[in-house]
Amino acid sequence: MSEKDMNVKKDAKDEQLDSFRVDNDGQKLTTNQGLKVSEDEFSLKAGERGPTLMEDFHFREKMTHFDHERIPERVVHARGFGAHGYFQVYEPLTELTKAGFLQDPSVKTPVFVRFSTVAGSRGSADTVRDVRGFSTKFYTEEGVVDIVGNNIPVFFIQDAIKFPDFIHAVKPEPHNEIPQAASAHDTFWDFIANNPESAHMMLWHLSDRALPRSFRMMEGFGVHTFRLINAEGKAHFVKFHWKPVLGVHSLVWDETQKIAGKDPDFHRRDLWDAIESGNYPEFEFGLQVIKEEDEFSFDFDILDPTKLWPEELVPVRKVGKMTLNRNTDNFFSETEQVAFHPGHVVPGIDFSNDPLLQGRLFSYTDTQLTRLGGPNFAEIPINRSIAPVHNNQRDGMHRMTINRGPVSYHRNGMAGNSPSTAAPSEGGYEHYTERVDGRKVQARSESFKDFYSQAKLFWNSMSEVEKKHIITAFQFELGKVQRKEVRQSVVNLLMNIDTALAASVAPKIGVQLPEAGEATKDPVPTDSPALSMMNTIFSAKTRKVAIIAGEGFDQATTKVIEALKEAGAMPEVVSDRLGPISGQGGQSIEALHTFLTSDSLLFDAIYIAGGKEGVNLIASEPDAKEFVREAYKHFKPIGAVNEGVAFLQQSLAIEDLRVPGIVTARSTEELSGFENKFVEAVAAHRFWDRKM
Ligand code: HDD
Repeated sequence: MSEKDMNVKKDAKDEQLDSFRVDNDGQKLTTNQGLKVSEDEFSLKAGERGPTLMEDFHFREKMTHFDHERIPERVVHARGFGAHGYFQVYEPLTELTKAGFLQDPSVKTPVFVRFSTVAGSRGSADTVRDVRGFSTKFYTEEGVVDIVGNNIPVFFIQDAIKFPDFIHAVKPEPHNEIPQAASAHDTFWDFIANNPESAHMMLWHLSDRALPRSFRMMEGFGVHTFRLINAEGKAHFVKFHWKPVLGVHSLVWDETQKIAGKDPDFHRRDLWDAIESGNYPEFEFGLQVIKEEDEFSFDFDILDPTKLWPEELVPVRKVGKMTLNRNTDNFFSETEQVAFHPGHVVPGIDFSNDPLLQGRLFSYTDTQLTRLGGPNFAEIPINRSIAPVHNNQRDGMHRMTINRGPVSYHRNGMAGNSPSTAAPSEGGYEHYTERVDGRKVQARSESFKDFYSQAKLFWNSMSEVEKKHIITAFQFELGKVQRKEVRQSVVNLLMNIDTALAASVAPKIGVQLPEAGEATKDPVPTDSPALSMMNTIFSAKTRKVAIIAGEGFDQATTKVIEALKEAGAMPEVVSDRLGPISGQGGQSIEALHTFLTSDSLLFDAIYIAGGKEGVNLIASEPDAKEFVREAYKHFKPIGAVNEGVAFLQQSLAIEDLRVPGIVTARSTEELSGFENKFVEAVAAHRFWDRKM
């Protein structure tokens, strides 16, 4: 826990966790039986050079525990990172739902969030091209509520029965377990080509949304249609959204691949550091609402999880905010053992018949039985409800609760039939009494058979640069597919979305451009500005800026650092050595990185300080020019003043620095207001119109 938080009043979940927290400070080492141990370096042997004795119970206990330290990783979303926080609703949502935690703006509901990738195993890199999981556990006074979503609003398939097939296709191929955490291989693309309902999600997956800059800069989506029910029993269809206060931003493909080597923990480190430094990530909670009577008013089926509800048709109402303000005490106990389930709801929240959601309602509990070793995983501290738990479930592996008394069955006389059921008026959960009529069939609804209109909607909504990135992503991903027939089938599929897209991909991957695609439906509306990341929020807040400075840096730099801090950015000095560096005016700054330990890949922007002596020191560093060149190549904001400008010119081998996103100053006149211009550039994230 950060020191800052020590003073904050604990919420109910934090208090509950207290009874499980253990500090070893100043304690004696013991066995698990509480016996104090006098020797922990040498096992018990028959003579100093003799064999180890079975009798050494401490050795055996320590070793046995170690041998069983690993549990099965999640079959999907194995790599993840979690944090605690709280949620507050902006105003009572009484007209929509009776859920208690959505009524009172003064109530802070504790939450635990876990972000994840899907395909990679637990030790894989953070920055791979993938969908990101965005799971939120609300510890409400009525019980646990989970929104188990992704950073993409739609999914690859429409029916849960295909999930194992899809996951088998995207995971490393089973004969050689290659490639790790990547979709650029034959089985993934073979699946896509043969399951055209994935066309829409495929475009999201190849867009920059799959390369987030930070977990703090991703949207979250509940994906499925859910229902909210108010106290009168009236239902509305809803979709859940999380909107990051810092806007939605991505990395560049080349950068993601290199970061995977330089810092495979890039996203988890970013989240951890942000919380430790008090820059608490914030997400606004949004609802899209459709009246029950309007279920069939759209040209897509609102139960189809491959469809989004265009925000221009159904606006997102922001109804609350989540703040993540506390890192975990222990990764395994909390982030690894947390168990989410889209079926964890409270009165006022209910499901729809989305066939993907319906299947998920089975899968999540089932998976925990193997992963967490039995049916008592709800008793693990991170999973415990803060609402009291009383029922007749008993026994099983790792039971913690000590139920008292002889009665463990419902409808009993001996205990006055307690625990007793609660009527809806007492908070008992009542399923929505939707009328359902139909034949038992195994079929896809006719209304789910439009696979392409929203793929077109997404494509049409992209800016030129976003389209360019998608095209390059196809060229890369399909370029890695060895079977030509698979590459050809995917291009055939692209023809059903956009001819120009298919035409930009086909020649680069050695396949034919078909003469025509199938006749497919066009979207209404034709585009949705909300889908483009160009229309997001831009801010310099929490942006990491590398201050490249050497001993004897100039006075202007101090002002730049102050202005960056003022704007909420995070300047960090990179130099030829670690430790304090003095400037011309006697000011001192601490170098946290060298060119050996760091890289411009790990920063949002760079700034090159002036001062002749310092610049000479930097220039003599073998990796300094590459540091600058990579920042340029990745479209990052670059600032330079005084002698730093010449170093920038040398590094980039360009004389004329009138380039988008490069801010320089050499004269007193240019220096006035420089820092504001640079801060503005940092807020702009990237300069896509920079020519390479
Ligand atoms: Fe899933 C984990 C999100 C479809 C079965 N899923 C998992 C996690 C997220 C999602 C975020 C990680 C939870 C965590 O952090 O612990 N899954 C989704 C979304 C889906 C989706 C947004 C489609 C809209 N999932 C889906 C289907 C099935 C599953 C159709 C099976 C029928 N998902 C699982 C699972 C996992 C899981 C096997 C693995 C670990 C776990 O549940 O606890 O049960």
